[in-house]
Amino acid sequence: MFIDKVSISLTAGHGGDGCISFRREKYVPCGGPDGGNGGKGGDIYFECDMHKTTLLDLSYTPKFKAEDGRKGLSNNKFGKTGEDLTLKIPLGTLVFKNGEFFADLKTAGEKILIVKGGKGGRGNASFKTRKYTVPRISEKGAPGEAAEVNLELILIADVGFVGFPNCGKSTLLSRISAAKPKIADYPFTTLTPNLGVVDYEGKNFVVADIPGIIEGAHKGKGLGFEFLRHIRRTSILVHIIDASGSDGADPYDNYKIINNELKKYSKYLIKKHIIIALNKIDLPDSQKHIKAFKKHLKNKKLFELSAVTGKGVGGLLKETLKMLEKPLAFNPEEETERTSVRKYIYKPEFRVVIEDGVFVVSGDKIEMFTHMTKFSEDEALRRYQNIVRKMGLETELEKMGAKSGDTVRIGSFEFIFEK
Ligand SMILES: Nc1nc2c(ncn2[C@@H]2O[C@H](COP(=O)(O)OP(=O)(O)OP(=O)(O)O)[C@@H](O)[C@H]2O)c(=O)[nH]1
Ligand SMILES: [Mg+2]
Repeated sequence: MFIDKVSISLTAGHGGDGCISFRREKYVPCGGPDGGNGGKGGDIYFECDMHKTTLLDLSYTPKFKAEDGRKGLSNNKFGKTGEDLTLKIPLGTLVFKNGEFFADLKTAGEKILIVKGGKGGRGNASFKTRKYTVPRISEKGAPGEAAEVNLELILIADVGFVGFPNCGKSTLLSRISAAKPKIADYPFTTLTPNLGVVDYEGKNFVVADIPGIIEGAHKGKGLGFEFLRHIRRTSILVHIIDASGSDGADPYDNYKIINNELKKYSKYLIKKHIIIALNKIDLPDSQKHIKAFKKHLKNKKLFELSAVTGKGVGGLLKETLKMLEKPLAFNPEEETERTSVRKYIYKPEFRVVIEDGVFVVSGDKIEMFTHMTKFSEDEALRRYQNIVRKMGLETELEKMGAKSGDTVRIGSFEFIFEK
């Protein structure tokens, strides 16, 4: 099944806690601190895999979590690092992290870090200094980063086939590549895009065959609109027309309708190299229609072919190769590239607001520090108070009117304020 949009939530691994321990050895009366650090939590990465063509498998699992880091141990043993998680995604996937454009993965093997595992907490051995030889303090591990991620696949192909339903797009794709799309004598046989690799005269290119387009597609009619975005990255469009008029309409009218839809969908589509292919020339009525068609488009190169008999197909492929060499006047990626401008936002170390009589303190640094402190350890508590005081929290709370006995909340922790 072809799935080109998914939303998933990712949580990196939590860091392991640090350990408090002192060496115990025979004949050594008072060993030094030897509590190891906790291990870092696992990261989550996306990796571009050229064998993947859909986001289907990711759609089965809405939540992913990387492994947590393990606790540090005595004897200076560091906790084990949590294992990273690498999710494979198809080429051409746009990644949006927490609603913002994050990356466009287009190269096989390309791997990017999406959410980072939490740091391991320090064990007491790390707190030892020349003056401070018996530290009874350690930290908890930091939480792993979490994010809501939206993935949007835009197929990477050199050539896109467009045209009315039933004009023969899939038949042509099956003739020129190893792809085996469904073909049938009714409209909307193709429900999701098919990709095929064409190998012609020693050169390769990728073709995307999308569902048929009908009038109003740009407004969401039929299936065309959903899939028109899959031809945004191509540099060539082959506009296929059923020249036999088997659907009862005039082929030239059909040609105009499709052109109009392409134009309305995006101003970029019609700036691509467009090759016009008149298909089904093996059918009796086609010659009459082609004659009329040529009158309308006197100066355009037209390719007449039959996807069924193969007549004229070579000429179309030759032209396609020629066009592939020709650079476009614009970058087809222009439209898909979504560079977000990073604005510098001044962030104070913390912020205090009063909510229902509670002094609520927020700020990345202070929340993380609070989370990593083991308040059950006296020394950790003293260190916490010292650092928070230096950050100016006490002064700020007093300024805002906090009195002894008031509640202060930092992250998920609550304290009673005392002057
Ligand atoms: N006689 C003749 N029939 C053709 C030719 N090309 C395609 N057909 C027939 O036209 C019908 C539709 O072909 P498809 O390849 O499924 O058309 P499509 O454009 O992919 O159609 P959708 O997927 O519905 O958009 C089938 O019955 C094909 O056998 C051709 O060159 N000559
Ligand atoms: Mg088809």
